[in-house]
Amino acid sequence: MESEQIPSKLLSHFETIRRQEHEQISELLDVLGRVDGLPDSQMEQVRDALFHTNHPYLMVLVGPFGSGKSSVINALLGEEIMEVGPIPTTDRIVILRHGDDVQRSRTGDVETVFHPSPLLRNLSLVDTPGLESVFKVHDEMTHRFLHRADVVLLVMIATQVLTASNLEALQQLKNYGKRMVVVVNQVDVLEPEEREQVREFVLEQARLQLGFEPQVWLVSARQALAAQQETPRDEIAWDLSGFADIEEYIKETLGDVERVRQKLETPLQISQNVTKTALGLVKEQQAALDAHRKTAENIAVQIEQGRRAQQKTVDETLAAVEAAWNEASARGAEAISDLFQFSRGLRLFFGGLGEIIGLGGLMRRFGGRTRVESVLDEHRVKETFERIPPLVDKLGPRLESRDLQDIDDLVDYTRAAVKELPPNLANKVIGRIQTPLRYEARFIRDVRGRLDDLLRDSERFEVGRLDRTLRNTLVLLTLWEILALALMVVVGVTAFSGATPDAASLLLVFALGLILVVGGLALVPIRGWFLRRAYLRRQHANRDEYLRLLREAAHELIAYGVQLRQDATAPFTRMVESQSEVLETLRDELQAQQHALTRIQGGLAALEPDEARRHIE
Ligand SMILES: Nc1nc2c(ncn2[C@@H]2O[C@H](COP(=O)(O)OP(=O)(O)O)[C@@H](O)[C@H]2O)c(=O)[nH]1
Ligand SMILES: [Mg+2]
Repeated sequence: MESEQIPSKLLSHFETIRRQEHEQISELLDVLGRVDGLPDSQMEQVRDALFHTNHPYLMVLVGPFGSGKSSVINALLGEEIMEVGPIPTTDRIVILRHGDDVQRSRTGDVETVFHPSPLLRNLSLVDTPGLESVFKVHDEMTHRFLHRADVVLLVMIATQVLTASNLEALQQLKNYGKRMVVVVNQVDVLEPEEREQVREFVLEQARLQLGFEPQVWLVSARQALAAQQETPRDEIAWDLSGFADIEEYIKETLGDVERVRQKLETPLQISQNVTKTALGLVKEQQAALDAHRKTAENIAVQIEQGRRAQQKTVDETLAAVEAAWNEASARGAEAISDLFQFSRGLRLFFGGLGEIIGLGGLMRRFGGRTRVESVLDEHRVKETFERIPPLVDKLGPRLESRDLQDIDDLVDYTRAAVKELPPNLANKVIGRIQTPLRYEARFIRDVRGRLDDLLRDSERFEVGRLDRTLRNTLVLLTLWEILALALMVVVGVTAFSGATPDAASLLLVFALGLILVVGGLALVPIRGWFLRRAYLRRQHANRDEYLRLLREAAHELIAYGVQLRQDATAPFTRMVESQSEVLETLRDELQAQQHALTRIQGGLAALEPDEARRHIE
């Protein structure tokens, strides 16, 4: 049985839209499933909408057990696909859908039977077990199908029409507001004249007892099936079976373009409404989250402030260390200048003399201190260097205590924030907000050995070498001066032996001598200048290395402290962050769904019903 009257082109347009709808709404269901707090009833509505887009037209058969529901379905399909019999066989709902081959599948209480009958292309049939279960509210499944039905056929046995339960069923279906038809089956057991009496009886009783007259079909499923099983179909018997009425009704209903459109429009409208509700919810949740996001931002700001404060402490210490180091090396340089002063040349000369004859060593042994040492002491070089370690010693504990204090504060702050969370957000806080169980205070300690080495190297610098250089210089100077004097004597003796010395030669010799002596003395500050330069270079290199090591260790410590702060507050901040993302994604997806649904609605509206009717007529 094909519905030839419906223009197939229009039908295929509707079919395309139906598929789009089905896809879109099943996508929408996924998205809606992720919206927190969307009432179940709303989800149910969309599931319903999805169901409708999956079933072009749903005809549900209800009626007492044995009235012939399964037989009616078999007759319509022309095949004994449903089990039929006087004994209750099935207690479940069976839905018949179009499929290329006969196939059965079952999910929960519902069995789906696929059948290739062309009738099923535009119509799904639902077989229910018996009247008893149909109107029990707890029988969820039956209720759901009744609720989704486009038409309900109340099947009754011709000899037992309008029993109490049939009447009640009629009343209930009426209350439901469903389109319904009374199907009086097994009329083959009645005499032809009795059949119209039955119809009259049903109409009258319904009018009297329920106040309305339903549509009534008198049929014989047995005769109809027999007619269907003839090839070609026995049209006369088919007509007599009353099934021609059912066929006509189906054709008319399915050919009603406005109905088809309505059938496609309703799920879209429902989906739009629910999507709007969901979007509202998501936006509300975003607004609610905003306050908590501020808290998370505050936490981030506090962490950054903590980091800056720590950085400042480090910078101060580094500056103090650098200043002390600079001062110490300046003092050291001064000491060197002092040691190698020109004016000291003469004194040094005698010192050198002492060295040569071994007195210097003796003096050093007795005095216990070298000249260099005592000059460095005079300039308080070591003392200045010694100001550095306490600065470093203080840095670690200062940073650490600030870290611990900050973390405590942050933990208190974050815990209070978590307490403020509504349950749905509080549930999403994964992990505990707590101060870390361990605090690693090793970063500065780790470099301490290397720092001390550098410092010691700088303090001790040159005492030995300076001492040696100074001695060598003095020895050199003394030798030089002796040589110069000796030269003067030799030249003088040679020049003045025998002859009377003339004033000019005398002056020449004297000047030569003076140049040699003074030149020798000038060697000392020149030597000192080079030494001082090397000293400062070395000091600066040590200082820079010292500061670099300290800075790096402090940076590690600061980064570690920041990490601890972040870890301690992470359960909250992570929740806020991920929740923001989730909500934003949801909002975008819901908006995309809205647009997609609107697009499909537009496509549906573009199929003009008037034009469609013209096609039909
Ligand atoms: N005489 C007669 N018996 C029928 C007709 N339709 C069904 N029956 C019989 O009624 C009994 C119950 O039919 P079935 O379709 O299983 O009823 P269901 O329980 O409502 O599904 C079966 O024994 C059928 O053979 C009919 O049109 N005429
Ligand atoms: Mg049955």
